[in-house]
Amino acid sequence: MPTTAVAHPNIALIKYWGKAQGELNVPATPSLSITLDTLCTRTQVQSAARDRIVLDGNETDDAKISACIAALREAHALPPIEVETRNNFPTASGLASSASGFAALVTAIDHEFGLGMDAATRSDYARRASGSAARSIHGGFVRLSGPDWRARQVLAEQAWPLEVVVAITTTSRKEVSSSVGMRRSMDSPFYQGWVSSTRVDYEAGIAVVIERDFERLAELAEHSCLKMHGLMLATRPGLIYWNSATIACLHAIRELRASGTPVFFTVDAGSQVKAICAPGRASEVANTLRALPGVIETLVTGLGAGARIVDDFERQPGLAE
Ligand code: 2P0
Repeated sequence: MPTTAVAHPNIALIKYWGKAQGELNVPATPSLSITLDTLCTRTQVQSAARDRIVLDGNETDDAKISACIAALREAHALPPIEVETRNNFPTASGLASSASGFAALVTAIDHEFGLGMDAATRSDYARRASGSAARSIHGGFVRLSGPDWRARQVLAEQAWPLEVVVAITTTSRKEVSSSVGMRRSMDSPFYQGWVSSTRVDYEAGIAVVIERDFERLAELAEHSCLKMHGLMLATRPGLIYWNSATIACLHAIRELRASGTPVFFTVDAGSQVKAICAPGRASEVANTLRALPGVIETLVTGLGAGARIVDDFERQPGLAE
């Protein structure tokens, strides 16, 4: 019987950007994220005559997926594996499909082949494949830090049900991948300041999430985002991920907050804007962002659960469960 796992993308409020020395893809900075619902990756695995990877219906050679399976084989006897995986959200939406993808893959393989891994161990394997994937093992508010660099939940999704509006400002894929951009940024004169101050932001972020203090979280998350983009700009060659619609969204979100709407922004290594809203406030924020020039569409989602096993691979894309 094949096993199917579901996992959701996550958005960092305190950002990871930069890598530690050595192997195992250890981040240079701790990070704090929210796991989304609605948007998801569904991954089915089963033993087969040979290793085979099918992404959104097309057989493919994916070096990162092969490397993830190879890492699991170093510790476990695994047969040849067929992996079939589907996303219900566009790859260019600025929501990292690698995060939900590797969280779902490791969770499905663990279950199908009885590897007996706990969540921390699954997070470790997911992180080796993609740093942000470590966090999608868990739902709600999630932290990732040393010394073991395995993600842990800070607060469950029901405990503070924030909402997220994603403003899509381009349908193109980014020109510089996160991994390449991070490595370049490590030569920036701003890099050491970024790493040392992010540790402070991370500790403060955990405290405000536990207190559920929206205003302080808004200030900290916008600061972490703008500081990361400041580092990106001060990289050679400069990494400019934003377009004019991105900036229009940032100003509109600040105006909304100044006039009393509890919302703040974050932007990752791309031009899409994520507006994080207090419970029940997403629709008014989506209406404002959708009206801005250059905003193609908006997606609205709440917070979701961690990676888990589900019954059915064939459910309609578009439905989380
Ligand atoms: C984050 N990002 O914390 C940061 C903020 C993008 C900007 O983690 O090289 O795909 O595979 O570990 O996790 C995106 O980078 O990078 C990312 P790798 P990943 O969400």
